[in-house]
Amino acid sequence: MTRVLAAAFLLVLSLAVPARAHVVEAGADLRVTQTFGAREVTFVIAGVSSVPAPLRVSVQAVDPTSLEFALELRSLADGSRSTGSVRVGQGPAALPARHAGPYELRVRAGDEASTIPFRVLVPVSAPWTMAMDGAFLVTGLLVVGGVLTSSRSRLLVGGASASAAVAVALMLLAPHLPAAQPEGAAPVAEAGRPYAQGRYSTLPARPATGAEFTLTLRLTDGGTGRPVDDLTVHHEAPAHLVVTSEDGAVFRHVHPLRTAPGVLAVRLRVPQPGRYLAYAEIERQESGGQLVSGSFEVVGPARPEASPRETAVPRLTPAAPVAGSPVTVELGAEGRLQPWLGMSGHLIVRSEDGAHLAHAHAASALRFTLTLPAPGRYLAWVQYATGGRLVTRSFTMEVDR
Ligand SMILES: [Cu+2]
Repeated sequence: MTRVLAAAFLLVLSLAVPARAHVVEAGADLRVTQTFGAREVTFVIAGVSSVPAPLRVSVQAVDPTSLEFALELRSLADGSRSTGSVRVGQGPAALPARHAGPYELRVRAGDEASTIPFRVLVPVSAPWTMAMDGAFLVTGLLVVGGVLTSSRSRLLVGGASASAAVAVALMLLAPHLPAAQPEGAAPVAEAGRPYAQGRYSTLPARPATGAEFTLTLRLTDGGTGRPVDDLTVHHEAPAHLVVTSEDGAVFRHVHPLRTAPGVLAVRLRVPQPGRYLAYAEIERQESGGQLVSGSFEVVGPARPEASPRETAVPRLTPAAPVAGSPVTVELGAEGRLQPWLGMSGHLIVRSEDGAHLAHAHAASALRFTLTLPAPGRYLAWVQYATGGRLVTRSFTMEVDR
């Protein structure tokens, strides 16, 4: 009897390990992409499993660059600070984090800086997982004790059976039991927040072709009018900003820096005068995604684009897309795809009049499925990373009614 129990115990133990692995979600890396000096860099803040711990911060880029960043980590709980520096593609900086909870990481290169709010979360076991571990431990001790003493005492066998039953029952119920909130998590608020109201401005007020200017987006809460400072990182950035010239000849997909609460700013340089359309994709905590659009004017003579425009000839299925039904867009990449913003490819589509903007993702090959709302001409850009560079290729699509 004890041998059978011992075998059953080992079998259950072997099953129990993978079943628990997904309970803990804190401890994962946070990846935040930002546009610095017209380059896309991704800060990686490694997850921690306990505190105090060194918080490891590294920075990656698809395009080769040797940007160096000064880092300052500040705890919003007690105001303690630590500093360091990190270079693109090199080993991480280790900044001490004394406890879980809200922090700000300020990253600076030259005269550009961004302050990234985030939380250090530490996994916590739910009480029932401790009960399950305890029951497994008791079963194991009783079984081992029984084997060693060759005892067939009813009490021993009964006790081992009972604790094994509790452990197995908890293990089977595990998917339905609540996971513990990680230490340092934000209190759960009511679901849903008002829309953010966005206002775009440029500095200087009338940017000139070929000259650097700053595009700023100020976000205010549609209810209170206060700055919106609760953006969640989605697709590896708090905000994805698409800027296109009205005719679609100029396209930028950038990740503005948080220069103050509710204020996002990015430096741009465009070759062509005229009206530009801006669309920011954001997500407030406990809310859905939102597109914040606006426009600005650029003056001056047309200049050649710094990086020549690449075009693509995609395969569409159906070949003549229809408004309101899905179309699949496929492209061949010239090399092995590297992940960019967590995906192998991004497709951004704008209606010619600027009224609609769509953003689709490809998980493996460059294959996207999307539905366009109205007939007409659409301007499209595919973005992916390959061979150590970020590629943007454009094409147009006609959508029938
Ligand atoms: Cu983006």
